[in-house]
Amino acid sequence: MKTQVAIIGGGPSGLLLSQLLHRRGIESVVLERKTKDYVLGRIRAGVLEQGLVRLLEEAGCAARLHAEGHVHGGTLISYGDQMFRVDFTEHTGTPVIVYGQTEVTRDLYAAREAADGIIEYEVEDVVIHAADTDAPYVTYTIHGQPRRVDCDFVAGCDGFHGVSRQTIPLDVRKEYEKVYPFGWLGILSETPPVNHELVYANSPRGFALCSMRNEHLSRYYIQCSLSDRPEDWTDEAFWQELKRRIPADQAEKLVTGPSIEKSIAPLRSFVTEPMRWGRLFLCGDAAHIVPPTGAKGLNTAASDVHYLYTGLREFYETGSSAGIDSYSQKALARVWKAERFSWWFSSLMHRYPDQSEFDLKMQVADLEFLRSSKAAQKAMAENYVGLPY
Ligand code: RFL
Ligand code: PHB
Repeated sequence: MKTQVAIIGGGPSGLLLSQLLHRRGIESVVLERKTKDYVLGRIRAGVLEQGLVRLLEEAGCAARLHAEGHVHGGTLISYGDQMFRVDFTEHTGTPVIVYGQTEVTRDLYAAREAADGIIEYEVEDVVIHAADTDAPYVTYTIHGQPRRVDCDFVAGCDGFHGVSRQTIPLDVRKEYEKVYPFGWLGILSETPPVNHELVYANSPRGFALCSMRNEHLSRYYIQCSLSDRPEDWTDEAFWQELKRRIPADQAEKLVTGPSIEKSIAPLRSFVTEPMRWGRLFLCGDAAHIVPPTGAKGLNTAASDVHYLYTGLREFYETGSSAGIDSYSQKALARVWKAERFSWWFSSLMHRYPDQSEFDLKMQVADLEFLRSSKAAQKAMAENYVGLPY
């Protein structure tokens, strides 16, 4: 098979890139390790920045998002017996949209299918060859049959555990990592959200987050130990713990019910540099991971896609490689700012096993500053709604 761009990974990064390229007449093939149902079964991000919304509009995939997504003009932050609101619209003129990653992915699959886009599912043994030449190609097997795709470029959109990043030689690649000493236990339940906005809570028992997908579907998280397993937590135990971590008036209003999904995610900050090697470009979780506090993962994947799509368009439309040559530098400049925000917000909101009394005082001082300072709230709002690209 021959194509212009071989895309490894059919998650949101790979699908969005493929659909944007298609709208500009640039061909791609997406290679996905799992089935479509498996990809759609992963419950992940819920908060979209305007930058991602604009890209989905450009991809022709934003109709349902505009009809069903919820506009959030601010968020609530609680600690001790305090709860305050950071107003995104007042400080930045921009809200965020609550619309699940599952739905974004579903809309992108629908668009690729309507355009007869090629997505190969259940591919195995993907290997990227000759990425440092002008004639890269990808080999893989599908249901035991060997296949090969020749291409101009390879986009590595295969997430943190993919093969693309590993293709970049170790003497070229530098990795930066911070692993946090806790995880997030998340549940999805068919209950109305406790609040119409998200509540981020720092409690002495650990962090909690009240989020949602729509008015009938809630998403809640609590900080948990890395040794916990989802099956250790009954629904009853989860609700009890959540109620103890959020403000009393919210706990009283909380509607509980059976969970329809329960999972634990470890928290990690990770960046690999550079994000380009020859004709291979890394996008999204393949190149960087943020802890979910602040909802930057999917949104940072989207800004990578924007820079790569713009560069590839320029290459095919004008012959100039200026955009693809500056891809890694531009993407990383924004990635590091999202890393900083997610790290700061995680540090502010979680309880750490080795936290000293001094560290706790610093956390409270930081929270009080945020509560009382318009300037601090503006800085937070700017980061939360997404830095420009
Ligand atoms: P993905 O979604 O991991 O997709 C990669 C795809 O590549 C496939 N793959 C391969 N295919 C072929 N060959 C191989 N060798 C392959 N290896 C892997 C995989 O099967 C998969 O389909 O990466 P992508 O597309 O870069 O998207 C990134 C986002 O999924 C991620 O950043 C977000 O989900 C992070 N995240 C959040 N981001 C936000 O912006 N806002 C949020 O509110 C938010 N909440 C979250 C989150 C992530 C979470 N978890 C579970 C880590 C909440 C949680 C709990
Ligand atoms: C979610 O709804 O899954 C979500 C929302 C905000 C975050 C992280 C996750 O910061």
